[in-house]
Amino acid sequence: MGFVLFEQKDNIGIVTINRPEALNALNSDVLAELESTFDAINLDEVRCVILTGAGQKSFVAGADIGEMSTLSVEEGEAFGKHGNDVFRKIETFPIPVIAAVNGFALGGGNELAMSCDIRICSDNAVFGQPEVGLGITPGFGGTQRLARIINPGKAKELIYTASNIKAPDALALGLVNAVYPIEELMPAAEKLAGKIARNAPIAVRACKKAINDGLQVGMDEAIVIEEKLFGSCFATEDQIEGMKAFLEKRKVEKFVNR
Ligand code: CO8
Repeated sequence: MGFVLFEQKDNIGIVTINRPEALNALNSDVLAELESTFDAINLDEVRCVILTGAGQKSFVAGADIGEMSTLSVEEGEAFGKHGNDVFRKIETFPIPVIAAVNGFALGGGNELAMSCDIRICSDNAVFGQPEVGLGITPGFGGTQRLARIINPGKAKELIYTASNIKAPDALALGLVNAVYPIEELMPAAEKLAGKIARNAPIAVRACKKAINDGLQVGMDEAIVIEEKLFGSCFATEDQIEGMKAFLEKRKVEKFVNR
């Protein structure tokens, strides 16, 4: 135990991968703890999650190469599935997850960051999918998510060449939304999470679902997904209060998540 830490600050949950001696590399135990940590988040209280790595050098330097080195075909597939299941849980987690990438985000580390809704990073961050240099493909969704988040041709170049890129290039490619000096990264992540957490939580959740689900289907179907979620907001106290406050020319005091 102790490979993943959790802290709650008001309505914000902070999940920290805590294996700094191995640059927070993901072995089976880390993956299992990451999953149980997300499962334990109190969704009545927490409205946004920040995911980061312990220390100032690495977010996650990939899946654990030592553990992977002796896997059979079946075990490799099972390890890939374990990671994919956990990352998909994060991607479809009901509330937004911000990756605060504090250093290396290589292989499974970049894949983990890409499973989050929003990525911001420190100026020492390094991103890449080095797998083909190790004789494997990306196995925790890298071939799929990188080609969807950035230009597919650039994703192919990065994956085929196993090249790493630094923070300014990640920003230019749209892989991250912003770059900060390392000491400003978590304050910036908390500020962003706080801004999200102050909005109507049910509406924010519905937006996440609409965007995620809508991106998987054609526009005709996607727009219906939005219609349904939009409609569902009118059953909430927060919709009544949000609109009432506007009409009464005052600020919403507090959204109640109902
Ligand atoms: N796995 C295991 N241990 C690691 C990893 C890793 N991915 N990365 C770093 N470590 C360990 C090192 O072995 C070292 O341990 P020790 O002190 O016991 O020797 C410690 O962390 C510190 O690392 P370094 O001494 O290497 O630190 P440097 O600052 O010199 O280098 C680097 C930092 C450049 C990040 C370097 O550590 C490195 O290249 N790491 C590996 C990066 C990598 O290739 N990651 C991708 C792995 S493959 C992957 O993630 C596939 C995901 C999908 C899997 C699907 C399975 C089917």
